[in-house]
Amino acid sequence: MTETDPIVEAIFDAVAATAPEIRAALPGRRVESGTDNPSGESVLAGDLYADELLADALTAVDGVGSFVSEERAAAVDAGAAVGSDGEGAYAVAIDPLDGSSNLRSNNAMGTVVGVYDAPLPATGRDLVAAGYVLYGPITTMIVADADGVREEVVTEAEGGSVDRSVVEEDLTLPDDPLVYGFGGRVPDWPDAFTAFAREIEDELKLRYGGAMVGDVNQVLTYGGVFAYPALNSAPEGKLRLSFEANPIAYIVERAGGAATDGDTDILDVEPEGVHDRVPLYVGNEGLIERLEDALAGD
Ligand code: AHM
Ligand code: MG
Repeated sequence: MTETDPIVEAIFDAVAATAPEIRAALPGRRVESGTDNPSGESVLAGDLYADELLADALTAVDGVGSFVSEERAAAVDAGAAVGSDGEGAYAVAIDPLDGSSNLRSNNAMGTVVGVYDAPLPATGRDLVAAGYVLYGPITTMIVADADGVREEVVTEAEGGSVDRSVVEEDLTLPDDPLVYGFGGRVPDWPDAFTAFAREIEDELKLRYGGAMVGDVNQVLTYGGVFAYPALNSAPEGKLRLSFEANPIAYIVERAGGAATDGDTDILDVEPEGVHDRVPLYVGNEGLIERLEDALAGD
């Protein structure tokens, strides 16, 4: 067991501390904010609220050098130049409300966190930790670092203090996969992916909710495969490398699974810009190997 990095701990404390506040603020923020994000998607009032709260909380953490968000064109300078190892400070990449289109229909969504030991854009090999908050019937937080993956339950005590209690110390993907969830419209899937999907439909049970954090959490819990594939109309898929794909790949790989863009381990994908998109396929190793073989024949 490696020593816990105090800055990483402080970052996840800060993220957990925002969770009850974000949850409480959502009922009145299910409407469009009237603005678009750097990916050209319309932003809900809830996205903006979460982004601002997380920016304030994370730029206040000692050892955080920059805050980078799916909702912002530019990084926010957080001041710290030096991290815990005496080297450069961490860049924290956030998707403030992943799956926020689920806000209108009141389905699961969450916050994705990537802690990079390099200024962005950087590859996933620069991640020192990653995690996500999942707003389901209860609020949970997944935290992955060099030691592995933990699941915590986040609760707010009377008086407002926030408690993180570990409910699963060493989370690994079950060996026998059970579920799958694939994004995008089926007619928009390339033929090779459709052929793979047809095989998987025969073997596993569909679980797709439209929020990556919720759908990936099903895979972490039950084993299986999640994909937001390359589409005929969008060869880069939908999900963003820095804010979504890299943190999820880091978590799934630390849990014993695999992550690919169809050809290359997600963590090795070289970004050109902070808001780059990438196809994402994650899950049990055997399924991801089969997927890569299927796409290689395309
Ligand atoms: P968001 O971060 O703006 O919410 O977008 C990402 C979400 C993912 O959570 C999910 O996998 C995907 O978009 C679903 O897209 P679609 O609604 O097109 O199926
Ligand atoms: Mg997202």
